[in-house]
Amino acid sequence: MIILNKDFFKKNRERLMERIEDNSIVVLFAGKAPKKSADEAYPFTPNRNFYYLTGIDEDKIILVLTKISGKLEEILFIQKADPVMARWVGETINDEQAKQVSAIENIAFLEEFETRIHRAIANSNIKRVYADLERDSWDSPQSTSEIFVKALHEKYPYVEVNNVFPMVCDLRTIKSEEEVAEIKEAIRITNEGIKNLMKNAKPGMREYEMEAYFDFALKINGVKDFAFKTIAAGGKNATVLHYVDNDSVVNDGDLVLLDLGAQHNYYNGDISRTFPVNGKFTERQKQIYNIVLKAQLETMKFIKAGVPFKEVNLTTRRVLLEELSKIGLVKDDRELSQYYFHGVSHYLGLDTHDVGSRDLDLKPGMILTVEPGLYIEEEGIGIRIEDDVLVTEDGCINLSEGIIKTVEEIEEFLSRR
Ligand SMILES: [Mn+2]
Repeated sequence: MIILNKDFFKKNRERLMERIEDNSIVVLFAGKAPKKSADEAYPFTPNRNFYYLTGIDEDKIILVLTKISGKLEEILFIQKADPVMARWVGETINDEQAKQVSAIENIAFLEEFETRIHRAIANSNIKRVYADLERDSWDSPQSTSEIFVKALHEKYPYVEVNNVFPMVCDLRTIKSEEEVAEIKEAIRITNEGIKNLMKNAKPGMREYEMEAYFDFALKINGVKDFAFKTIAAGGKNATVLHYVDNDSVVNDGDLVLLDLGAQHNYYNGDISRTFPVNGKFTERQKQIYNIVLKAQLETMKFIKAGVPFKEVNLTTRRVLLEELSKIGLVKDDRELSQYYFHGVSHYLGLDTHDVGSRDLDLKPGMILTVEPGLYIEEEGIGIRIEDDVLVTEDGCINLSEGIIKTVEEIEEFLSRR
């Protein structure tokens, strides 16, 4: 199913170029797959900002956008066809295909990239170059973009370098209709995977066996990649936030916490569900589960345009504290942190933990996760419930509404196994 089309990518470039100062070049790299071992590489995944502006998911390709005296130009640099490599790893994208996907008319070969950059700088009034200079930490390796701007600065020290990363991130924070549809499709397939997993889960199984039922459902639904490494955690393992070993036996009486997602055209679903492997919640499990669920529903009610992002989690904490005080598990907010120690929301999009500032007020078109949890290690109970919501003017729409969630729905589903 194809939802995104070339007009979407074209529109994204236009919106970016409105914000770019005159007499500038923007250069974005698709990236390369890192080496795994010997001649094997990790699977390639495109730089998400590059993808957002082109729709192309092939390595090494370069996008150049120029704005000179108000005049816009777009060039895409692709690989020359190589008949020998084509027989080993398949054909690379040709200029017709590149045009069709991206709506960029001007296609050139990678060999010409440096000469064309030189000509643009030497012959026109280029004052600055924008590149994606995202950096995770001081010691993370240099990206292709960083190597490029370093060389550029040596050769043309009078050209100013700007970081385009926050500008593209800003655009990506507000989702278009097509993007919402992509995420809904990723969620729909994620649901297929959850149902297949829950249907086949049995006490005595290992977590990775359950995971395999999710993986299978995704593959037969055409999904190439996951939104992230699946968490399938039984009993006490579920109290470790990002547990991904998935190799323990799940015992009768345990809850299983799932946090997983399919990816569709690089857009992600991110869902958590928790269920009793034997089909029936214990009274205590039900009590804690319903507190997490109440916190989630109250948090969703709070979400609407104009609310500061940072206040969303305060609502979650307030409900959890109220409810846990009632059952005598905690007395104050500080004690709550022992059982709830993460935020309730992150942006969701082309990245699972999507880009965008969390200092903003919510705006219509943002997509957030809502994922409260409680992790009571001493009781072997870890529960998280996560849905993905679209912020609207006066509330939010739960995009994962169709995935079973209440104690009754889950027990009813499991009773039909
Ligand atoms: Mn999440």
